[in-house]
Amino acid sequence: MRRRHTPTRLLAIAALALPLILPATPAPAAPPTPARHLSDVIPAPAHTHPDAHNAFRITPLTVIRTTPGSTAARRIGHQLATTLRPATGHPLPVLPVRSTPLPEIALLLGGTDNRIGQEGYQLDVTRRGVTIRANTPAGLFAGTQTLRQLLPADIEAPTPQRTTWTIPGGRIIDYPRFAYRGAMLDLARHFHTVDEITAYVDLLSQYKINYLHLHLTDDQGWRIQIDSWPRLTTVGGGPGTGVDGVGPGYLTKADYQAVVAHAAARHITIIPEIDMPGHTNAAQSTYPELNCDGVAPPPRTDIAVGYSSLCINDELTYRFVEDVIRELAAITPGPFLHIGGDEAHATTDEDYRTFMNRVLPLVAKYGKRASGWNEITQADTSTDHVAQFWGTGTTNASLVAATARGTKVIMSPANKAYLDMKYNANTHLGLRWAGLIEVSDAYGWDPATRVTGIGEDAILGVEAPLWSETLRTLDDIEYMAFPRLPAIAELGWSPPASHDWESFRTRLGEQAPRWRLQQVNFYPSPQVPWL
Ligand code: TNX
Repeated sequence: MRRRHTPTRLLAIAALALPLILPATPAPAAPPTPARHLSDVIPAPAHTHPDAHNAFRITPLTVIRTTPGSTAARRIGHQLATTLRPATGHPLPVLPVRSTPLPEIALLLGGTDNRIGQEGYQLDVTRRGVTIRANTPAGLFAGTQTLRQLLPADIEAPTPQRTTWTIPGGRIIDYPRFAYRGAMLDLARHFHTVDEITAYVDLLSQYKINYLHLHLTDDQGWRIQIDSWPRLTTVGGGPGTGVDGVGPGYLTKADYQAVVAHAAARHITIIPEIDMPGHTNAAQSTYPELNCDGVAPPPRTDIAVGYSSLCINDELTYRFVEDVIRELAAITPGPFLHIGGDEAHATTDEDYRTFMNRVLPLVAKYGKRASGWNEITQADTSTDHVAQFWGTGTTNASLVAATARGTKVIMSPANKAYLDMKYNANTHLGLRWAGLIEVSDAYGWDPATRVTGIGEDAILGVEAPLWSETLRTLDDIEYMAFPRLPAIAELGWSPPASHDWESFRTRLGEQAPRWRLQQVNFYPSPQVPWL
């Protein structure tokens, strides 16, 4: 279960639990939990074959069985047990052997339907048990997230509930539409702690998001320890940094590695971003030598963009950039390193190309594949990069030309996928430069038809960025991400044929009791029939 049980919340939980502890007190009638159906899941599964006569009930005797000899499967078994024990109150032992005739939830690697690929799974529910099969641990983990949503919402409660733990019968064959299903969090404008980032990771993993992109540096702050340039964090991420000077802090390398490990255990890969050659004022105000005139500009705590640029024709710039890329690549097990490249309005076009043509190969030199905002396609002549589309329009000639050379695209159209845009004119958080984005807007587009000339084959996936100019706390992050993040997650995972607003808003409404129990501060959009 997650964090943040404040004293008042603990009191409330204790009060709820009291009737269970004191049987003399008449228990309030539990609200009926609606019967679940195999397809009542976000993101919508690719194929469901319900079998109403074959529901499975988790009981005190149920065991979790995992593939013998697989530590990855055993780990997922323990994660599932940890999720299911508090509310069920059942022991749910995790065993590597079949203990017939006990009812079981089996998590098995191999032996699957051939459609499910690297991240999919097959989930079978019969009266005798649940079996999840997958080719990889990532697929098994995805299957357990589906299983979690197939249980009544009370499964998220921190203490035993009086619910019958029934899982609807039938078969699910499920696999993702896109290999990349991402979220982004901006740590530069306001820093977010390890606890806040990992809490967000826990939420993302429930919706089959598999990448978290961390925007680690910007004009207002530098948030990752770099040993060869130590003042980047102590000064560039120190007291007084962040928007309005109230977002200080940084990740030590150990912090960053803890985030990487926490995410990896939930099958999420971290992508670090160092934004350059613009969005660099935090570094340049810390180290005067990173400026062409050798004079450090003052720190900035406003939200203007497009005024900073590294010094393109100074060799020291490339020593700095290489140091940063080398140190960051060394602590990043994932394949990608994001080099930003957006809004470099203070860099000439020629300088921008010069810079990117030197820096893109540096990323490869340290074993990583470069990704960047779509502007990098103005410089990029290689084929192995990933460009992240963040425009609000439906055309982009340089992006289309890059895909013809083999560049892959991540879709983050700002007027659809930006979680920092306000929902409506009254939303107390967020910005509105790309428009107001209600839940139906976030859900109502197709990644493969958004930009003319960029079809399914050119697209690696989708990402929902969350910029932090106006966001300080985890509550703020949650309010902007929920419920739009699940909308983007569904666009990334579910087959286009399943796309249906009425179905989605109904399934979204069913998430509310779960979010309340998980203490997720979501926006109760009037477009959704919340339970
Ligand atoms: C544009 S999107 C930016 C960010 C801002 C964001 C706010 C992009 C690549 N650059 O610097 O934080 O808008 O919505």
